[in-house]
Amino acid sequence: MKTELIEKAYAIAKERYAALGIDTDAVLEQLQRTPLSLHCWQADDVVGFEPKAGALSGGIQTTGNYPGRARNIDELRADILKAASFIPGKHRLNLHEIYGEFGDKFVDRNEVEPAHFRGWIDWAKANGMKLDFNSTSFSHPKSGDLSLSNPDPAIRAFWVEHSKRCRAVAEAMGEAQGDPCVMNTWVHDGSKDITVNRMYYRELLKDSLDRIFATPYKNMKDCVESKVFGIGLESYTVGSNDFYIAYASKRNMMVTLDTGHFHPTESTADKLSSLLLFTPEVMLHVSRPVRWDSDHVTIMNDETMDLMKEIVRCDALDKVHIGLDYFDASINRIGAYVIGSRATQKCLLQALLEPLKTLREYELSGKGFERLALLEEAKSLPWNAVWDMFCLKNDVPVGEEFIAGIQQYEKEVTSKR
Ligand code: RNT
Ligand code: ZN
Repeated sequence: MKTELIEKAYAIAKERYAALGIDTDAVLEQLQRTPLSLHCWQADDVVGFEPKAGALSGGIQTTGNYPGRARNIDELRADILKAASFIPGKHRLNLHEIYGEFGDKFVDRNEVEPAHFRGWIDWAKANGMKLDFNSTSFSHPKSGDLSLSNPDPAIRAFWVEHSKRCRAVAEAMGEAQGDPCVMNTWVHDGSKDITVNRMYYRELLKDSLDRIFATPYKNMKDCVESKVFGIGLESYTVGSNDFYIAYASKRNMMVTLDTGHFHPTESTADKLSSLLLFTPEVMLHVSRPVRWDSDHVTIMNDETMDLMKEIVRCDALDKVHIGLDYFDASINRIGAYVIGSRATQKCLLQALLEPLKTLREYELSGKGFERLALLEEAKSLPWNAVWDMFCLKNDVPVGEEFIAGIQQYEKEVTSKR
């Protein structure tokens, strides 16, 4: 799009917003300072780089067989850089343990070391990215239905050791990048059918977590992620929402809210103001559940919008880490990254442009009609002109122009895999 046109539209939008008391230049700066944490696993359907990676397990599933999946570290890195070139701003990369540089050697999960991520640390630094991290309990012969809550002491010890080592990896990442690495613990533990020892597995999980989190670190931050159920584990989830909220608030640690991990009519956004009163920060996995925790590509829908608005309304931009978590194997995977990232940023931008001061005054003085009217009108304010300016400033394609860029990369690179 023509620069001149974007600048013109921005100037008009700037005036329109100024009339409502909103400084669009300041909003652009705030958006610039807010990174997303891009999940590395959209590029390769959550396969990772273990030499003999088996089928995806742990109650999660990718569907689709679109050509061009990244098959190795070089392809994955190239794809992520390509995606990043279409996403305005500087972002973080969220790695799973199975994406370590293991070479041809079999390094079991209880043997992982910071050395396996040295290459990632260097690569991230060279590309101006910071890293976040995740332990990996799925897709492993010892995963079964229970990992950290397994009654077999040997299996449980194995996963405790894995998780402890992952925290050491995260610490090394955080230290190297001079900024805390956020490490997420999500384990799939649960059971398919009616479970009678519900308390027992939760006791085991609590004990495992206590052992894992016993080591204090300075350069990493832990978060724990619950869910409702996994595929094949429909009747009971050891790490339920109640379990982790209680656990995290007792230990003063972060909870991860995955937007696909709640009952369909439950609002993830509404959880922020409660959690932030009792836990220090929050990690998000922004996703799009369609009928279930389907991990569709995030879009600019009411749920994502509500979530971003709530971060701003809670004045919690410095306490909420905005990670993405979806894996769609049915469309161009780089395109999936770009759509979901830009959608999340568009929602955040609209949240930042909200005439919040006036809305709050209306609410506090009981002016319900005025509040609803302004909320409705705000939806059609010229936020898109501000968005286009953000893309222009960041030298990334404006509007749908990125489609051609992704098609070209597909033609030249991913279609040849
Ligand atoms: C699974 C959780 C978890 C995973 C990733 C791969 O339901 O959402 O966060 O998606 O760790
Ligand atoms: Zn998640």
